[in-house]
Amino acid sequence: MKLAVILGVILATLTANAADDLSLPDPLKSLNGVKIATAKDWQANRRAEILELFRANVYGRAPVGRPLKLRFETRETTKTALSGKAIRKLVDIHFWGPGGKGTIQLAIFIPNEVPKPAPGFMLICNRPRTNIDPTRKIKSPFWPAERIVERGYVAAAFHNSDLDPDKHDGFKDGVHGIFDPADTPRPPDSWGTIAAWAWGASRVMDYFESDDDIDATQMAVVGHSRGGKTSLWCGAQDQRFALVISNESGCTGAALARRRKGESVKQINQGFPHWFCENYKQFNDRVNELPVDQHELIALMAPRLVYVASASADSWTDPEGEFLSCVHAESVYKLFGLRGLGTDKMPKADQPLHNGHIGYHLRVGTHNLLEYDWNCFMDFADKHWKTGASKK
Ligand code: GTR
Repeated sequence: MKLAVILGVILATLTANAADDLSLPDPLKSLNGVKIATAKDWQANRRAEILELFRANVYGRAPVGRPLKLRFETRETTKTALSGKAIRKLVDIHFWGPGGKGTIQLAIFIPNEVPKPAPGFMLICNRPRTNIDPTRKIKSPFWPAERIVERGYVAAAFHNSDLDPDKHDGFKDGVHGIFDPADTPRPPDSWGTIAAWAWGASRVMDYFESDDDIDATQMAVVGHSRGGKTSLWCGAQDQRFALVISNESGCTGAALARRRKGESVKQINQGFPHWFCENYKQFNDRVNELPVDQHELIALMAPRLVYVASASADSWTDPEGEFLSCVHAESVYKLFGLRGLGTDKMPKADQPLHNGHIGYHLRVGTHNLLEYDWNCFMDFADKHWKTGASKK
């Protein structure tokens, strides 16, 4: 009996230690064991190495970047939208590939009262299209365009289904059908649906670069939940986005896989078999063998701005795991002489951390993207983007 108790105590201690020590891969140690000591070394070698590991093992490889045939069609420009406060542009982004044609329908509000080009926020919308209603007959806190404009920022949004419907059809529809080589079996590192949506966000950036009213060097990509996984993967690859925002992105977004809290890699791969590449499924029961963890995805944003938001009652997304990803990305920001979060102490709810190049907040409440979250994102941008928010 005594022995059983002792063994029990030993076992409990071992398990507790295992939980404390996450044995995360070190972003500053390259695959051949070399320590990365300078920002130059990070940029020249390690950044590409980590990006490739995510590409090959997690999100998959897009067969195309900016397609040769890409056309922007401004369908409407209204100078007096939002009671005269904004220009509304409705832009169709058309693209063509071997398997046909696709179109992203982009809605943009540009504040009238700020100098141009103006900085802003682009939402990848993964909720019903009514959440980004450009007529503003329906208003949703998911995309508070009026509030964003009032604060002096461009508000842009598109719907993820324009790139790929959120269902598993064997990668026949959406951009997979348009760009994937038709005659070969699908390689295990082919892009999934999250990568398809991220690709679309980059095509929107292609458009921003062509619009004189928009400051493409100060644009944020924003996503919630599956949209947050997408904004992170987009921002990791596309360094044109100056600020990358993940709202409650959870598993394979901002949350550390090795914590095994909330949604697991196995659950996400089984529930959403089309989101990531086939190779990712090998890690369903071996997350410790993943060659990366999600803090390294956050680190790929360095030295740019990145923001992670969690909600207190959203245990499925593991808020603490999201926070810890930010903590463990700090070492890379330090290489650039920058402060990341600047703390490893998780803040209380509704006490945002906005003092470094990594922003974080924990909102009281459930899984959602609300005006509180948007206000925090804009407060953070105000600190870094001098020309943005109206200083009224
Ligand atoms: C859930 C999924 C999460 C998250 C969420 C959402 O069902 O398990 O990973 O992406 O959907 O997008 O709202």
